[in-house]
Amino acid sequence: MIILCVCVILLPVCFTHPLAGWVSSPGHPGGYEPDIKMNWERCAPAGHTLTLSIVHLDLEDSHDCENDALEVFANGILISKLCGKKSTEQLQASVNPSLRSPSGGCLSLTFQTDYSNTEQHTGFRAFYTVQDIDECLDGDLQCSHFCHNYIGGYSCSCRPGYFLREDQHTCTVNCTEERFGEGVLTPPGSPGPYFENAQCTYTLSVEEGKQIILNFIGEFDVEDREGQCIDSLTIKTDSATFGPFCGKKAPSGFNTAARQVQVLFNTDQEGQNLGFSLTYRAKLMECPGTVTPDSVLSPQRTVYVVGDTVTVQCKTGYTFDAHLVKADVKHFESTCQTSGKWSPVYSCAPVDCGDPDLSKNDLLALTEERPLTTYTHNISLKCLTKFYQLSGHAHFTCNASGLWESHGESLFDEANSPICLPECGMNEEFFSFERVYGGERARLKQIPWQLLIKRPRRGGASLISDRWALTAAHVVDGHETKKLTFNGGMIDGQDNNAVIMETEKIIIHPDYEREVFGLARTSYDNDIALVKMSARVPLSFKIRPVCLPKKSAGPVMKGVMGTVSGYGGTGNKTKSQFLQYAHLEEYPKLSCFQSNLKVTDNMFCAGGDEADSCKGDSGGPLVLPMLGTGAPNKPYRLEGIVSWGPAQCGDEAFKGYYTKVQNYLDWIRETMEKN
Ligand SMILES: *[C@@H]1O[C@H](CO)[C@@H](O)[C@H](O)[C@H]1NC(C)=O
Ligand SMILES: *[C@@H]1O[C@H](CO)[C@@H](O)[C@H](O)[C@H]1NC(C)=O
Ligand SMILES: *[C@@H]1O[C@H](CO)[C@@H](O)[C@H](O)[C@H]1NC(C)=O
Ligand SMILES: *[C@@H]1O[C@H](CO)[C@@H](O)[C@H](O)[C@H]1NC(C)=O
Ligand SMILES: [Ca+2]
Ligand SMILES: [Ca+2]
Ligand SMILES: [Ca+2]
Repeated sequence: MIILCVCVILLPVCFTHPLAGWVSSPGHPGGYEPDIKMNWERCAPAGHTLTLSIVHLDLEDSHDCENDALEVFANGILISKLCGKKSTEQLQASVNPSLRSPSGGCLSLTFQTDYSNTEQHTGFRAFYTVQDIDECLDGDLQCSHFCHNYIGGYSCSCRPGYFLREDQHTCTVNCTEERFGEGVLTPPGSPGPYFENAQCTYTLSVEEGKQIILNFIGEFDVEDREGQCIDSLTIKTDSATFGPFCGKKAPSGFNTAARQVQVLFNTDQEGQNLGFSLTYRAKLMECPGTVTPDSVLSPQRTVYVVGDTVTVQCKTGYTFDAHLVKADVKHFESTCQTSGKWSPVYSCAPVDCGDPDLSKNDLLALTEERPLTTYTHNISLKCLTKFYQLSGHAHFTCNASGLWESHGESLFDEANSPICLPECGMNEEFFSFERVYGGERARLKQIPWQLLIKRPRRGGASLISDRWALTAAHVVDGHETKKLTFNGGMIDGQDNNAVIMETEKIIIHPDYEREVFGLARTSYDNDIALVKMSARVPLSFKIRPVCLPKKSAGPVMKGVMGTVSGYGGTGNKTKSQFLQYAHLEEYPKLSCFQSNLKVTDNMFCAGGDEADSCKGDSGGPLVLPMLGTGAPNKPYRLEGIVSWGPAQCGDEAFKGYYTKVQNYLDWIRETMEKN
């Protein structure tokens, strides 16, 4: 009675009309009238279909049934439009099978006639009926096990051991289970093929301080296809997931390092696979072999179990956090907890050497802008400009003490710190065709070590580092305590862009015979002086040092030509505005100019065909190799310092004496080191 009432309220059509009956055109079987418009509709209850069976059809025939027509709609959609005359057999074969409503849907008819009937037509007559739908015949319906049709609906049911899921179609198994302790786990259906549509979650747990150990025994057979799991077995702990496993090969057993694990077993809707047997046992909890990365444990064991205590030390090159280091902690003790975790745990970080402090040496720089500076990382150093070359180690590695180290030496060890030394003996070569009497005019950058001193006595000098120059003692004799000015980086003595250097110290060779007023000198032996500038000379292509020579036996120039340069006079003039040079060769001292002055082994004689050095050239350089023939592996070196000669330059076949620089290498080195 209640069902009826609900039905009456919701579906007024369902019982206001009988479940079967006839419908026909007005006046049937007599002829129908013109200008008729008839509508008819019936609906099926849920789970039912309404079918219509036309048993008689005789309407006026017209193209596209535009005059008189019977139209059939299913849920409002036109499914058939009829006119003309058809036999019952024709109707049964080609029209009636399609006249059915969807489940629970409606069929409606409209019958319309136009204004005229050329002859008498009897109209139509049809039988309608409401029928149950056999849903079990419908292939799309998925009752996973059994389907039961009944009038107005259907239902699914399952084989024993399964239950119907909430979707009322799928059969599944209840395999969610919690187990404590030890045992064997097999999937539902075991022995024999496991159930389909299973989503099992087995929660296994053991007592505190223990872990679960899993082992597969017997046959393992979980459906897969080409290595892809169709059904799957997955084992999860708080921190790890093992699997999914499938196929025919049992996974090897393992310690889960967990007190509780979940075994998830999911199957699809088909297959005949045998499953697995999984034993679970309890074992004392173990802790990992590492307490914290980059540390070492003592004692060393293959296995650590609950209650074990170890001493943890950062491995070489690593230290604890700053606050532990500050507290001078070198190691700590950690204990394996029942959770299988170590406690306490402090992390180790690599030692950081930091950016090296190069501020004390402004010529040094890192080759990489932002190098990594932690343990084992490397840095390399270079000199800021090409006029310097790095001397000492260039590559350093951050060592375990946090120091930049190279071949056992620290970057900032006093004696080993790399330094930038000016590159010596390099110039820009030119070929000059501008001949000047007794010499040739130099080009800028060609003799970049050449310096000029104008006062109190005109003379030359040679830059030998970025701080020091060499000249003849007699050029600066008597003026050592003064601040003298040297000019360089030019070829024109009046060049306003010259590099001006002021002296800080002038050191005359101690064995040089000083000028004493009124006394005739006996020799120019040891005519050499070192000049220290008050500031570093800014090296450039215009101003660069010359190399010092090497000690050698025999003649200084070894039979080859060298080059002397200076702003001294040519011919009868005592000075030249422009820097000039000339090529010379060495002569035996006996063939050289002779006077009362003693000739010693600290000097050598050199001269040219029509060239010579002259007064204003004193102190200037005689270099080897000959200008124009230097090379990176054959840099120019200062073999001689213009010293003394005949009063009239160019006399005595243009020969003069030069201080033999190679006799003073120790004095130069020691003096420069000490000052
Ligand atoms: C499955 O079994 C568990 C425990 O046996 C029970 O709590 C749960 O209600 C069952 N679920 C269904 C859908 O039967
Ligand atoms: C540092 O240099 C050494 C030797 O050249 C090399 O073996 C090492 O791998 C380098 N370290 C790094 C972090 O690149
Ligand atoms: C790191 O380098 C310094 C300087 O060479 C050295 O004294 C120290 O022993 C080195 N430390 C280690 C751990 O090798
Ligand atoms: C240099 O002077 C002398 C005499 O004073 C003279 O004979 C000679 O011609 C001059 N030489 C030059 C190149 O001017
Ligand atoms: Ca008509
Ligand atoms: Ca049914
Ligand atoms: Ca399956």
